[in-house]
Amino acid sequence: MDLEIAGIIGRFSDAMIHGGVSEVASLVKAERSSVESVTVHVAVTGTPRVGKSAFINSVMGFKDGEDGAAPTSPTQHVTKPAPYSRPGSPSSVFWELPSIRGSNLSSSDYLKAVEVDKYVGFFILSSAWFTQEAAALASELRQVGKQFFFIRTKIDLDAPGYREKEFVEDVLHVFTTDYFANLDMEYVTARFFCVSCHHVDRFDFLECVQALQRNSSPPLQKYALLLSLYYLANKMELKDSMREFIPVSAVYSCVIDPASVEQLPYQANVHFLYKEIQLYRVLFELDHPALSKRAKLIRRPTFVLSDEIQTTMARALTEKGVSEELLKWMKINVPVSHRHVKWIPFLETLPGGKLPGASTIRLLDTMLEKFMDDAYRIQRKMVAIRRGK
Ligand SMILES: Nc1nc2c(ncn2[C@@H]2O[C@H](COP(=O)(O)OP(=O)(O)OP(=O)(O)O)[C@@H](O)[C@H]2O)c(=O)[nH]1
Ligand SMILES: [Mg+2]
Repeated sequence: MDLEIAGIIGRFSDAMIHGGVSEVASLVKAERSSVESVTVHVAVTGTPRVGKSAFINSVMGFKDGEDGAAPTSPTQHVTKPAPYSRPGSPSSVFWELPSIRGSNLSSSDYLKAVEVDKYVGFFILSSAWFTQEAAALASELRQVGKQFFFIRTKIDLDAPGYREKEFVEDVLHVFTTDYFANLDMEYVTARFFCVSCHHVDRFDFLECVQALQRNSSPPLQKYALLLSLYYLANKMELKDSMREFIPVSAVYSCVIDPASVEQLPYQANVHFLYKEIQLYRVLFELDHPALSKRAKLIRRPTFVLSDEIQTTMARALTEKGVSEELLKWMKINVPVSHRHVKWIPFLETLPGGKLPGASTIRLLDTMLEKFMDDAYRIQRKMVAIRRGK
C-alpha cells in the first residue's frame, strides 16, 4: 500500500466495480500484507569505539551481551555492514557499518561499498569532535539525497553544557574550518544530537530517533519505522500515521469473515477488530508488560501507572466489549472525521451501505484518540514522580 489515500480509495472502488465484494476482499488482504512486509534499513557509522554498537543496542532495547545484541568489546568491530533487529520485529533493521576511518576509501566509494541506496537514513556518531571524514561523508549524503544525523555519544561522561552554543560549535568545528559547499552551520546544527547510550530517557536520545522517523519517506517506510520502534516514537506522530489506515481496517472487518453480532444490524469481524485494538494498546504501551516495565523505572508498583488509564478498552479488552462499542457507535451515528470523509462514497458501495464502515471507523478513531490521552497521562505521572511530586 502506498498510503496515497486517493490511490487506495481508487483501487478499492475499481475492485468493487470489476469484481464486487470478493475482489475488494482479496485487495484489502493484499494491501495489508504489503504494509506488513515493509522493511526499513538504517545505517549507523562513525570512527572506532564511539559507541555504534551500544547505540544500536539502546535503540533495539538490548542489554549488553544479550542474544541478538551488537557486541561492544574492543576486539569485535565489524569489517562489513552487520544487521541487527529485534526478535519478532524485523521491519526495522539497524546496520553497524565499518569505521569511516582507516578504510582508504573516498566518501563516495565508502557509500557505494556499504550500499547507500538501501538505507532510509544515516546516524554518524562521534564521542568527541566531528572529524573531516564525518563531514565529507555527510556532504556526500546530502548530495545523494539521504537524511543523516550527527550524534555526539557518551554525553553522560563529560558535557555539562551540552545545549550551549559554544559546546555545539566546538563539536562541529570542522564544518566552519573546512569547506563543505552544501553544509552550513545552521543545517548541521539542526541535525545534531547528544546522547548517552546508557540513558535512553535522557539527553537527546528520543529526539534523534524521532527525527529519523519524522523525516523518513516514502510514508510507508515512515509508518514501518514508527510501528517497529513505537516505544521511542512521538505518540502524536504514531497516532496520526495509524489513523490513515483506519478505513482499510474498517473495510477488512466488513468484508473478511464478517459474522452476525447481537443487536447489530450488520455483520462485522469482531475478532479482527479486537486484535486491531489490542495492537493499539501495545503501541501506546498501555498493556501490562509495558506498564510494569515502566513502573520499575520509577520504582513504583504497576497500579500507580495503570490507575491513570481512563479508557475501559485499554484497561480490560474483550471481544464482547468491542461488540458493545460497535453498537454504541452505530446508534450515536456521528459523522466520520474530516480526514476520513473521502472514504464515504466507497463505503456506500459496501453491503449494508455506509453505516458498517463508518461506525467502525469512528470506533477505531476514538480508540486511538483515547489511548493516546491515556499514554500522555501515564507519561505525566512518570514525570511527576521523577520530580518527587
Ligand atoms: N559512558 C558511556 N559509554 C559508552 C556509551 N556508548 C558506548 N560506550 C562504551 O564505549 C565502548 C565502545 O562502545 P561500542 O558500542 O562497542 O563502540 P563501537 O563504535 O561499536 O566500537 P567498534 O565497533 O569497536 O568500533 C564500550 O565500552 C561502551 O560500553 C555512552 O553513551 N556512554
Ligand atoms: Mg561495534
